[in-house]
Amino acid sequence: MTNKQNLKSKTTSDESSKVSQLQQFVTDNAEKALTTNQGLKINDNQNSLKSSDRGATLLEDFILREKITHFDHERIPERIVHARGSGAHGYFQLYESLGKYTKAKFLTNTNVKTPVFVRFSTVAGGAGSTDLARDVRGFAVKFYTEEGNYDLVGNNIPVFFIQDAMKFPDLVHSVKPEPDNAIPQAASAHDTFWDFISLMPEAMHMIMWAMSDRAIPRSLRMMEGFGVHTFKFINEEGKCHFVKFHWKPLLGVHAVAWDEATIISGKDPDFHRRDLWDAIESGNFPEWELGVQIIPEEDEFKFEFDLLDPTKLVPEELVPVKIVGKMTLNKNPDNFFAETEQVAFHPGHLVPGIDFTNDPLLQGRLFSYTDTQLSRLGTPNFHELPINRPVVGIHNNQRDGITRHGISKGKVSYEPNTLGGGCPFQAMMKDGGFTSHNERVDGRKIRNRSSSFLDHFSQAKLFFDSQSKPEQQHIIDAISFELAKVQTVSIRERVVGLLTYINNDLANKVGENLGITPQKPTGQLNMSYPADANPSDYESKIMQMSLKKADSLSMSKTVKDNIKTRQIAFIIANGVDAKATKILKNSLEKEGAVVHFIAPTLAAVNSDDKTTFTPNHTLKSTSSVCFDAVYLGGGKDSSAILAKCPEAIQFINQAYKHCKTIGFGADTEAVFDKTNVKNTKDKDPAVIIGGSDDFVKKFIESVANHRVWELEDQRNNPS
Ligand code: HDE
Repeated sequence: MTNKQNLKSKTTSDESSKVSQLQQFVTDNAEKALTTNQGLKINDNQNSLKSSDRGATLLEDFILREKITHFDHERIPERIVHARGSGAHGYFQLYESLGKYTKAKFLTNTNVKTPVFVRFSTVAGGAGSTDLARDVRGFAVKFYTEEGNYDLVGNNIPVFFIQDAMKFPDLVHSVKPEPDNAIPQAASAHDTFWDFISLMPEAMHMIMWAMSDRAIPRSLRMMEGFGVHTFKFINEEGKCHFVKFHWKPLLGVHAVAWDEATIISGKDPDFHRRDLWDAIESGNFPEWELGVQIIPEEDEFKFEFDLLDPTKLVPEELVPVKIVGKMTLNKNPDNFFAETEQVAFHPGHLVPGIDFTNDPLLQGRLFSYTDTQLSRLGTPNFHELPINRPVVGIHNNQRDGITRHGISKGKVSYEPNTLGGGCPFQAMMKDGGFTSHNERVDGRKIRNRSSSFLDHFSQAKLFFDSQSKPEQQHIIDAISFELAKVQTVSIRERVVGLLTYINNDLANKVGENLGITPQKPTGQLNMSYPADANPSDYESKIMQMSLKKADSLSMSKTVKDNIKTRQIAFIIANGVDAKATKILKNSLEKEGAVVHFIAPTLAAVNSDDKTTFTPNHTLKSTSSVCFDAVYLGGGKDSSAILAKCPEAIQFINQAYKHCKTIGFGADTEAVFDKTNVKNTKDKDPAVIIGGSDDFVKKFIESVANHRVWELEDQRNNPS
């Protein structure tokens, strides 16, 4: 077989191929004796070799030394950013061909299921930090396509803090724990971060997103994903279109409350990781639709902002998102380290039909990712790790290096050659070879920022103005919280001053919380710009902005038509009304929700008709923050027991504070009267009292709405 044929026969589009390829590396220990790494059977794994019964351990004990040496080197450097992550396997399938815009095969062939591996992450914290930090989430997808690996290494926020790669180390240093005392972990609420931000007004758009509820997602399965930069699609004719990538979760975009996030961080720091794992294990496969915004090359300059500026998004109201396919995550990794930790993403892993733009942030990333793998994975051969291998073969003349796995046959490791029959040969374009977009480039070398990037506030304003009232309040609360943690008064003042460019109400309310009268900053705001850039330029840009509001930016408009995978807490005790409990449980499960029984102890609960329920948790071992809604089982006897449990009252009060749906079974007054719910029950559609015919229907509809954020004030400050 010639090499050319060989290449073709290895090309596979079968979704299971990556998973089956990985299976070749899985160690199956069933019915196997313990061995050393050399395959020698070990007959005592309990004791080291000693000179006598109570004697010193012998250096000769090669079995002990092998085991300890390997253990000593079990850790690798964690990622500089995005250290904390969770991954899953799945596949992507296209709904319709994008052949008009791109020649990428996985975007043109609707019959193909392309295997993917996705890693979600927080950015600032270390690998062992809490999932619920206020932070941007990484959303990195590796497509194992038939033309090689394509990585879409995005975030759950569509813009970035900075415009130029030169500032990335500064940004990251500022948000990481402060270098003298290594405090705080996984938090932006400290002086160095806000010091940097107060001097980088280009960050203000992303700050609005990071201070919004997008930064405390309910679940990794309920986040949007964005490619952030503008990329290029190139079709067979070489024609270019600009493209922005979007992932839209089928479950909608939902968040938790900030107070709730801080409690979850203590109760279950693995909340997101566990949620993703459990959903996949139980067959509730997370799904996202892929969307693209496509802009013809000739429209590059039609916008009020620069498409190359990563602090800007293209509002969906200006260029609609075209939904083109769906990604399904259907398999958890077999081994966290081998897969989730060792996966190596890179925005420079491209396939023909997709190309970069000159976005100066993206251009810097193209250097960083391979470089970081060299120190993290320790070898230029990281592509040989099972999780990183393309499903098509690798054929080149690269050789050797630390931990080389491939055994390259023959004498030839150069090209051109005759001794190897000219192989591996250069692919022709028609064979799927990569060719860069034939972009015209001429100009002078320059170390400067384009004046087209000089607009830091108009989209920050668009974002804030497009939020619902509760969402705006959450942003005000978040910035007030973060700045109250900042010790240096002048930093707080500078940030509040910048907020005046975005929205006066925002600036005044944050100012009020901090005891600061907002003052517009004077003079030059951004070190990165030439000295003649002055604040009035910002204002004129805001004035020119034609779009004043964009619904697509608000989470309040998200999907609210289902309760799939919602976690519902049923609080029960002996004597609980069995019939009502079963009816609600069955109805919720039919709609895809997950019911958990929570009781004072783990002993089986005897109901009023003598059937028993087995508790999943005790009131002391879990907390309302781990659930989406609460149902208090009906019945006088059960209520009498629960009314004496402070944890039951606390459970309901906390769910109430966090704007969740709360259902009360019939005859639960003994508990109800002790909770804060009694203050507002008549004015609160998410408090549902049992006994009525439409109880189940109302409960389900209310859970689907996720939260009654609009009642937060009323629930927390009853008049
Ligand atoms: Fe990254 N980024 N980044 N980044 N990034 C890394 O690569 C970097 C940026 C993103 O789950 C690192 O393998 C630079 C934007 C994700 O493994 C590192 C710049 C976006 C992940 C790196 C950026 C991202 C990373 C650390 C500015 C959204 C996690 C470990 C020029 C579009 C991928 C690694 C995973 C990881 C560098 C900016 C997303 C150090 C220099 C913008 C999702 O190479």
